[in-house]
This record gives sequence, structure tokens and C-alpha cells, in this order.
Amino acid sequence: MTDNLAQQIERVGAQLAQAQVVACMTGAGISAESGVATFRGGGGLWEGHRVEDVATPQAFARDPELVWRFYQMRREGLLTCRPNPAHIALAELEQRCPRFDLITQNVDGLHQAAGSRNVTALHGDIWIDRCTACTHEQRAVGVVADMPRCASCGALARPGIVWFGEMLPPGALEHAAEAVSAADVMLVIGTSSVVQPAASLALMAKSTGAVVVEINLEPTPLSASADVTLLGQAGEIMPQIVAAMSQ
Ligand code: BJW
Ligand code: ZN
Repeated sequence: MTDNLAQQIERVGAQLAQAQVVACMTGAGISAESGVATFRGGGGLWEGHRVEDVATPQAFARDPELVWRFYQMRREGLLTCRPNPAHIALAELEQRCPRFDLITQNVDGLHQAAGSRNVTALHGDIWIDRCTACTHEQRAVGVVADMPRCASCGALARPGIVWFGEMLPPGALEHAAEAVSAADVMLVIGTSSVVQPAASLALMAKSTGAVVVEINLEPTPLSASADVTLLGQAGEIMPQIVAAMSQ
């Protein structure tokens, strides 16, 4: 680790220790060290796929079996994934902050598995099956070969996640916007910051006076506006930041 990164981590730890309100936005990169594939870039889930073939309501209407196969494959991959040190550090951070809001774009449930309580999942939950005909939602029973059907009315179910062109879960964006607007410090971890409206939340935090700290392997469109971008693995940097709060 370079001296510069170590100094930046110490400074962020000190800022968090002083903060009354902390918000955090996470993306697929925070789960990469748990073995969960990210979306974009080399080795990403969508490499070789057109997004509109798998992640839109139109794709599901056209070929629900293809889309279900993709999500059942994702569920199967998740069965062996566990929270990594970055998820665990965020659960500890929640315990140490007077107010802490975790806003995630991830659908994998690893924050909750790590012990985080105050989690707003902007893009839904991959383990929920949602009816396409009524309002019923049910927890998936594991990975199954047949397309899931609604336990209430028998209609075809769909994954309980948010595809492009769909609205976010009721109240989720409003809650996230309130949390980031109140924040003294906002952490933005492992997201390419290209998907809206999630990507705008860090800019909102910045405009209402928060210190915005980005943690990523590489610069993103947010980096120009962030107060600091810590380049490295979230699973290495986050535990050091939480440890630095006590120094
Ligand atoms: C590490 C690391 C390590 C790796 N440590 N870092 C305004 C302008 C233009 C377009 C729009 C707009 N408003 C809305 C839109 C349309 C659209 C949109 O944003 N399009 C853009 C692509 C241009 N948005 C929507 O449609 C949203 N709905 C909406 O806005 O409703 C209102 C509305 C409706 C209709 C019309 C207009 C408005 C819904 C967005 C839903 C996104 N859904 C997905 C799929 C979820 C289901 C699934 O899982 O399959 O959510 S897309 C996908 O991207 C997924 C993710 O949550 C999301 C973000 O990706 P994320 O997390 O950033 O992952 P990656 O892979 O991109 O990046 C990983 C990062 O980690 C990289 O930077 C790595 O470097 C880093 N990393 N390892 C630290 N160890
Ligand atoms: Zn139903």
C-alpha cells in the first residue's frame, strides 16, 4: 500500500469518527471479492450479452425461459457466496455511527447476511419471486429448473429485481435521497456510477455538503466530483477505514 493511500484512509477514518450522519452506496464491486460477478467490463455478467436481452421487461415478455435461466444461474452461483471483509466492515460501521443508511444497488443479500440492518435495496432482491398477474411476492425456495409460479394465483412469477425502464421499489428512492441529503460523509463503494437514478445520489450528497469518498478499483464518472477516490479492493480498504476510526 502506498503512503498516500494509507494517509487517505486515516483521514477518512477520522472524518467518519466525527460524523453524525453517514450514508453509503454500494454496487456490484463490493461483492466481487465474495465471488459474485460484476455487470460491466471484462468477465462481467453482461460481457457478450446485450443488456436488453436479459435485463428489461421486454426481454422477459419475449422469452421468459431464457431470462429465468439467467437468473437461476445467478442464484445458483450465490448459494456458495459469503459476505467478505467489506460487507462486515460496513455492518460494524453501522453500529458505530449515530445514523447510518446503507443504500445498495445489489440484489445478492450479502449486506443483510453480514449483519447490516438499515439497508435500502434500490434494485430489489434476486431471492424474491414476484407475480406477473397479482401483487403477491414469495421467497424463492432455492434454485429450481421450472419457471416459478405464484403461490397465490398460479400465474407466472418473475424475479423481484428492477430492470431497465422500471420504477424503483416504492419509497426506496425517496428514503435514499433523504438519507444522502442528511449525510456528513457518503461512501460510494464498488459501483461504476453509470446507472440512474442511483448514480445521482452521490452528487446529491455532494451538493448538500457531504464529504464524498469513493472506493473502487478504477476511476469512474463520479471521481471528478468525489472529494477522494481510494483506488483498491473494497475488502482491503474498508476494514482499514473502520480501524482508523479508533486511532
Ligand atoms: C471494485 C471491486 C473491488 C470491482 N473493490 N471496487 C437518466 C439518464 C439516462 C438514463 C436514465 C436516466 N434515468 C433513468 C435512466 C434509464 C436507466 C439507466 O440508468 N440507464 C443508464 C445505463 C444510462 N435506469 C433505469 O431504467 C432505472 N429506472 C428508472 O430510472 O425508473 C424511472 C424511469 C423509468 C422509465 C423511464 C425513465 C425513468 C432502473 C435501473 C435498474 C438497474 N438494474 C440493474 C439490473 C438488476 C437486476 C440484475 O441483477 O440482473 O441493476 S442494471 C445493473 O447495473 C444492476 C446494478 O445494480 C446496476 C449498477 O451496476 P454496478 O453495481 O455499478 O456494477 P458494475 O458492474 O457496473 O460496476 C462494478 C464496479 O465495481 C466497477 O466500477 C469496478 O471497477 C468496481 N469493482 N471489483 C472495489 N473488489
Ligand atoms: Zn399471483
